[in-house]
Formats: sequence, structure tokens, C-alpha cells
Amino acid sequence: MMPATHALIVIDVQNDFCPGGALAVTGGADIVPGINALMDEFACVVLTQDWHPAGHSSFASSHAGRDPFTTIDAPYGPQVLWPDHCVQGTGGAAFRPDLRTDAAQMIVRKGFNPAVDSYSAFFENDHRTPTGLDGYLRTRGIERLTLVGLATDFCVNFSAVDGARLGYEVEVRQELCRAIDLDGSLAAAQAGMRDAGVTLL
Ligand code: VGL
Ligand code: ZN
Repeated sequence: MMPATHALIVIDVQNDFCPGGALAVTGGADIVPGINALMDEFACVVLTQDWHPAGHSSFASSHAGRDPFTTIDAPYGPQVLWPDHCVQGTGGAAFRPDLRTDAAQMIVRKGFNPAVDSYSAFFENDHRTPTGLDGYLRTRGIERLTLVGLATDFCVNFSAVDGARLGYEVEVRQELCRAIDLDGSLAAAQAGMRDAGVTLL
């Protein structure tokens, strides 16, 4: 067992990010057995769930004439436009059926603000509006985080960097993550995580 101060954070292991889903990440489903096994080692297990209202501002379909995987200047900074995904209450937003959700004590939903995306488990993409996870972890006495899940270069990356900035000791188990890798985004994310003091395993 890991010490009680060490939490496992499982990022967005949802149907839409796995093969067959709306924003499928190559190999996304392959990490589930390893994540399930890792849960047994942690007294604190948190899941995050991408949870967008229909018509969310991060969807290309909400912007006339814009294609998925292009970038716009949102009021809070650059924003990649995605295919419609993880719409609240849909099967695509559900966790992968083989993920051991019962082993988690906390599920953090994010991306529910129609006007602002939220990659990070800690803050919306304005880098200001908290999800509440920091308060949860602090009040449970958590000091160290292991991150796994989808996608390495977006939600895992933003969560890891924010976690390090908030003062947690953060490690990313890359073999239990998979990347979207848009135009070199994986290499950029790895460099950014290293710069923030995140340990890449
Ligand atoms: C994610 C793109 C859009 C992720 C979520 O979980 O990495 N990526 N929404
Ligand atoms: Zn999303």
C-alpha cells in the first residue's frame, strides 16, 4: 500500500475517449486493467469525468464553419475545437464499463461551464476557476499524486502541471496513459510537465 498521503487520480477513462467513441484516443481502452490493479495500492482514489452540456463552446459544431482539431482564440486563451464528446448523461460520457468505479471515493466532473473548457482536474481553462479537487485532497491530507488516464497531452498534462503548481508532488505513469498527439502536442506536454517538476514514469 502507498502511504495515506498519496492519492491516485484517474483522468477521464470514459467511452468517448476510447476506440468507438467520439474523440477516440488510440489504445485508450488498453490502460483499464492496469489502472484497476493500481487502485488496490491507494487509500485515496479519485476519478475525473469530462462532463459537457450539449452545445459546449469547446465543440467545433458550436462554431459555424469551424472544423474539429482547429484552434480558436477563446476569451480565456487558445482553445482547440473538438468533436462533440462526453455530453452529460450520454453513453459516451459514461466511464468505461470495465473501470472499477466502485473503488473511487470521489468523482470530479469538469467542463460543465458552457463557456469555458476544463482540461485540468483542478481548474477550468481560465486557470482561475477551481473544480474543488484541491480542497478535497488537502482536507484529506494528500501531499502526493499519481496520475493516469486520458489523454496524456491534454487532461493528464493540465492536471499534472496544475497539481505541481499547487504544491503536490506529482508523478505521471505514462504506461497507464494514452495521448491524442495533435501536431506534436505529446512532446510539448512532456516538456511542459518536466519543466513544472512533474515526474514522468
Ligand atoms: C480531453 C479534449 C477534450 C481529455 C477532454 O480528457 O484529455 N481532451 N476534452
Ligand atoms: Zn472535453
